[in-house]
Amino acid sequence: LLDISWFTESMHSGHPVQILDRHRLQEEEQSDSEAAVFTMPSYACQRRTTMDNKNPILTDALSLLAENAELSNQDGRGVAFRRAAAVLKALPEAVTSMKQLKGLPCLGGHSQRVIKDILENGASDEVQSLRQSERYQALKVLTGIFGVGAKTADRWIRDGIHTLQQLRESGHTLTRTQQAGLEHYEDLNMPVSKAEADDISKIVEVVVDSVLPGSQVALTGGFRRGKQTGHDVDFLITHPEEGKEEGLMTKVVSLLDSKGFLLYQQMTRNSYVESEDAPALASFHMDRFERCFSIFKLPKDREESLKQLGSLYPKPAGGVCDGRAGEVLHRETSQSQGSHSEVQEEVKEPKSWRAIRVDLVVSPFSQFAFAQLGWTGSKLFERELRRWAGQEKRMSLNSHALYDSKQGKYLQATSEEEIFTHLGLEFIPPSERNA
Ligand code: DCT
Ligand code: MG
Repeated sequence: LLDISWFTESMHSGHPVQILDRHRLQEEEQSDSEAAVFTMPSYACQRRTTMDNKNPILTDALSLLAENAELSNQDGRGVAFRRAAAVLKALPEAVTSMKQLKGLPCLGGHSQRVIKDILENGASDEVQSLRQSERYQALKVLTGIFGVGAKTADRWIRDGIHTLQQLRESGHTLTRTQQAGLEHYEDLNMPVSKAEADDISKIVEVVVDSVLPGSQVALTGGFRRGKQTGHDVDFLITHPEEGKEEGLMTKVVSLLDSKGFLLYQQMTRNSYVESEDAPALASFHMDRFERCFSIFKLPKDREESLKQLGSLYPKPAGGVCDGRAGEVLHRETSQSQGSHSEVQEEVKEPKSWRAIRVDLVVSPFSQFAFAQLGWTGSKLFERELRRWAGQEKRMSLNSHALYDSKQGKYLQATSEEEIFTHLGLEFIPPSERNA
């Protein structure tokens, strides 16, 4: 059931093929008769979706429609387009004909029209004109500011604000987050590379280890799924002795700050209490970990990061920590020095650092597997896991726990594999959760 199966179909549908070139028409008929009809299970968490997307033109178009719906506060339509895009991302081959799609779930009439347009004409007029529309472009620019959501952007657009310049001149009062977002707009809208994420990992590891030796720092989010770029870097922090993680975030953030690594930070406390967070409540799906939304100031020169870490690196002799994270940073620094300075010369970037969005989350050890599963994503994969749990298993899943309504109890887990087993799903590794 879980594998994407496909079989060849020899039936002709008799629909006219709108391609004028006779040679291509013949080819098309031939390939149509041989083209595989795809099938797949309907929940994204039952499918394996790698980064190797065979249908990027179709999925980009559907993702743009999804994004536009989300930015217009039409979440239902947004999810429908996301589900359609996710189905195409999981296909083993490029789609060549509409007939191949008739066994697939989640492809509504609107999505099918868009796919048909692209297969027949190479592009969708609807998507093209949306991409060029003033409103969509303004929504993109304004929600590109860290701290600005769809509702705020919509209000500003109704006030005639479409650009950053207009926003700056408007005299609108901005929150502290939005001020930071506007100040670092260019950097924050430049994709974060895996190399940058690794540099930040090492800094966070050294700092966390010096605050609480034995803590574990895990890179999560898109980078854990094998993405080569992301819009931010997500970390999950825990300590094997339950309770030791309490108060860790404040210390880590203040040490990062004192070492000059933070341009902005906003912490939220852990407010999860199992007995108060009934699965029946809508708030059950909220994340309640100790969390920090930050803007990291990453030196472009790794030597500079080491200097900033100062006495934390290498750890003083006789310290509790073994300095492992520091050694890793040092080794990679000496290896990559040459190429790094070359890149700097080429780009002639006067700024010696770059602003990067970093999310830190601290989880108690007993909830770590749930936190890992909940923070690895993709967003649609997470949504589908929760939908599967509720609709198919009468269970409630969030980033802290799994509750079984039939048995009336919480199900414990120490690994992601165990959670998939509780849910009656085949284990899908992070690299195949790119729905
Ligand atoms: N998440 C979720 N639902 C949300 C937001 C986030 O389930 N509404 C989870 C899944 C991914 C993880 O949190 C991190 O979120 P992002 O950083 O936004 O996603 P990402 O997959 O890491 O994407 P990017 O590579 O762009 O950072
Ligand atoms: Mg991310």
